[in-house]
Amino acid sequence: MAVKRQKWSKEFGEWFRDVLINAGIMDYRYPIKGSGVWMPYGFKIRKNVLDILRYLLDTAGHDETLFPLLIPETSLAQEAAHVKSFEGECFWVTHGGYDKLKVRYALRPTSETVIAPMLKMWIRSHADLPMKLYQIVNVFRHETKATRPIIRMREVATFKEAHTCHATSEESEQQIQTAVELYKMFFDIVGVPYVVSKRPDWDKFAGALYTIAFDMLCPDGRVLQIGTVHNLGQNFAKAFDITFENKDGSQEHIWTTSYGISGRGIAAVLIAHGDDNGVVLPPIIAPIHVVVVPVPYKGKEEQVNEACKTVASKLEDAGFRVALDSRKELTPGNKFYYWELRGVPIRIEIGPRDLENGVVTIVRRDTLKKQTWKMDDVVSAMQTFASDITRDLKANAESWMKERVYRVDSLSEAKTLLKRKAGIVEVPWCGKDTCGHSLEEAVDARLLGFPEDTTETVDGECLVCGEKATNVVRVAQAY
Ligand code: 5CA
Ligand code: ZN
Repeated sequence: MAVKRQKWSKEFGEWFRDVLINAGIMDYRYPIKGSGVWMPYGFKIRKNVLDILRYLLDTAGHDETLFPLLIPETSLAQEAAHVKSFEGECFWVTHGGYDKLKVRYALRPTSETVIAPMLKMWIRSHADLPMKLYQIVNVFRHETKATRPIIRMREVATFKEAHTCHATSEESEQQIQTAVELYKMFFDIVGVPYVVSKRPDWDKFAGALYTIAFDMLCPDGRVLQIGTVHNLGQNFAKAFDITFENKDGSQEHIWTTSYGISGRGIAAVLIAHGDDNGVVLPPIIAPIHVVVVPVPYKGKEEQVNEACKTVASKLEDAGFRVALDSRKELTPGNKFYYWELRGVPIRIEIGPRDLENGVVTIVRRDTLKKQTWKMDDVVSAMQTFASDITRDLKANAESWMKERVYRVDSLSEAKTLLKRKAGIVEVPWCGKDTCGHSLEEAVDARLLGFPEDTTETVDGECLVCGEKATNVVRVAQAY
């Protein structure tokens, strides 16, 4: 396995902002706070990430759709808990030209209340269920916390939201499990480690019965919520009176779920694998898999360039996404720096000496190690390197996170760890909300919730009330 690299020497937030703009991913200088521009290279990364999500959802029986951006206030207000939570975060459209609107419109902060009125018209009988829809759109939230590029936007320019409808509670429960599995697959494919926690009741999505969340650990020791799955029960169905005719002829309200991954799903990949030299992209999402850089020498320019062209087209024919960097105005060193910053997984250098020996020099972006390889075998080398990089990126990120998940059974230990942002801390907990609240205050950190997917029995006593623990609960500093 590759040697574990030092993560960051810069402050993480600063690293992230800098790398986004320097690598041509997102320009955050648009004159509206919380809005940014997905630049050409970033857009290609974004597309590759979204293709994975689309593939997973499509194969699991979801249909992609596109619903309107504007929500009449009357719709938004229909589910009480939902409107209470979101109305203060909405951007409002109040005028059409010079005319004041009779009913103002919200720019969607999310789309339950956009979709619900349509479901009411579309769903008639059990034969129409289940219905699984998704869309990839921008949503708007007037965030009051500090905005950050991609991570906390006011115009969330990448928001994948799925909405499903079911005939029974059991079926919607089952869908929650499926959604969690799909998201696990997604983060596994891009090599991002996570913990999955059932959020405490006070931190669930507004209008949901409960929320299951994916959190990742950032290099500064703070967690970032990178995806959520909500069981909405019949709350929205009742608020919008969405019913279907059951097999026995009776009318019943449908059961719904929703789950979302935003641009944070892309940020997560950049954060999990990046280093001081820039981003490091897993081949599956890299717009360019391999860059070929000529390292010419006086009198040998022609031959070196020709060899580079040959290698590049051979790789292209084999299906790799290839860049041949024959820019005259840059030194090879400048080019190395340029492509490292952009996270291209593999670099191939060819100089006069390589030519003489019939080899190429291959450099892995994740380890920056150089190896020589027979020029004739360059295609199979690429295949090996690409799968090694994919495997090592994931394994390194995982071991890095695992070392930072602590299981402790005293409040003072938890406090000390959290104070120095050591990572995610798990402590025994009795399961009572009140103890969860007190714990948050006592350690001055965020309660992520408890792991729902373990059958492990927990020894010990709740750190707050001293009663027998039923589970562990996770706490961390959070974004
Ligand atoms: N309708 C549901 C399911 S899509 C919903 O809106 N859920 S959510 O509020 O939890 O948002 C889904 C995900 O979007 C969150 O898990 C979080 O990772 C991400 N997200 C939330 N707010 C922002 C924001 N301001 N900028 C970027 N991502 C965000
Ligand atoms: Zn307790």
